[in-house]
Amino acid sequence: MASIQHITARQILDSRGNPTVEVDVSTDEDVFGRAAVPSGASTGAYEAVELRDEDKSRYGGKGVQQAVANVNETIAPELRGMSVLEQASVDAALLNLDGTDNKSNLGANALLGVSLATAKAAAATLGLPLFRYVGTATASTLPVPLMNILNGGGHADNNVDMQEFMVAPAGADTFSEALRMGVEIFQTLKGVLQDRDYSTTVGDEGGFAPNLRSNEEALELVIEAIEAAGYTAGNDAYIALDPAAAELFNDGAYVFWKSDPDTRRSSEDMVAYWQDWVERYPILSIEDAMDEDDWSGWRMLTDAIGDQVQLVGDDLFVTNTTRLRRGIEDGCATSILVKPNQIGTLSETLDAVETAHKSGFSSILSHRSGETEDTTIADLAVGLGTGQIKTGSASRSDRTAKYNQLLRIEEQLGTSARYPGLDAFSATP
Ligand code: 2PG
Ligand code: MG
Repeated sequence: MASIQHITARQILDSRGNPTVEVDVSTDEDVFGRAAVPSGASTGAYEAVELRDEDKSRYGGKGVQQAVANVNETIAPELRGMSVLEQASVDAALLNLDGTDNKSNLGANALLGVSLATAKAAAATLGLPLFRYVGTATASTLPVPLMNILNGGGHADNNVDMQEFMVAPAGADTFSEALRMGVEIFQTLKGVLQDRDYSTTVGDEGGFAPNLRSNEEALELVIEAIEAAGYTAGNDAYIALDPAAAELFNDGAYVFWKSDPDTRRSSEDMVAYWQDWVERYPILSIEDAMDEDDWSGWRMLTDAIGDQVQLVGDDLFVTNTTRLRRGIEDGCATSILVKPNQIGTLSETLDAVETAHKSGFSSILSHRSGETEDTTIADLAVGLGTGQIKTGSASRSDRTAKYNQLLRIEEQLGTSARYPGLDAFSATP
């Protein structure tokens, strides 16, 4: 019953027009699950390996035909007959078949496609929505959206060094009200930028990507948009940042490559930099404020401002429980960004969230900068009760698809839907 009959992988396109893996799993009862795998640009050095063909004559080397073949030829025959309801066994079989720590043999993109499609087939077998299947019977917490409305860094061709300036409508009463608030702020930001003759073209995650006079101006513009939309910054809506500091770190120093390439900043300088911003602006969360190998810098930062602002490890933890445990033990960060493709299977993703929550860390389910129409992370956010989601701006269908799925889930939950607001964060200003 519910045993895997067919597994079919194919190469499709992601939101940047790069190939990615999509997998269909179907059972003997003709029930079907499909999942597509996202892809990052500012990938952490410790992420599981995303297998690319590296054949420069096709898709600039970014093809995933080998990962597709690994699913169709190596994984499919081995998993045939296993029950889709045995997620842990399926994931263990995937890890076993790959046989490496970093999934470099079959590719984390091959593994994750199969793992998530299996979960979807299982939910369909039981007639349950995915969020209910991966969660408990009472999972009902919608996430606070961290909406990336101004893009910089490696996600945009502008002069802003920091990758993401997000708005977090934590003061709303419901998810749909929070989303409306975020959308209105995004739309208002467009006018704020136009008034200054700034560009309103968008970056990879659908946020605006103007050239600015400074990184700090980005904060000022977002705050202006919050206020002009009729909300109070620091009460209705807050700012969340992802400077993606690993991209700024080179040779033992932090460098703002785009705006100030000649100044080298030490870890102490960066801690002072963030401390100053946190004191002057309504910042609720900072992700990857320090480099992925700068554990002592992370600790310094956590000691300095960890009780005033949520400090999130993305490249630092890469959804990997071993790295997360080190952070928990060493007092580095207070929150984990959760990206299923950084680790490769659903079981390991669940493990990371559970480990975080048990230690008082908060968690944020996250997209990648390269996405597809797949909305699995919306269901995971509710099912796992992360209370926060990062899935881009209020434009581009690859981003809004996740918000739309959350609207459907909210509707489905009806009066039991809960919006956590500030309670979801590991520290508040
Ligand atoms: C990040 C992500 C998603 P990428 O750094 O958090 O916003 O970017 O997928 O490029 O790693
Ligand atoms: Mg990040």
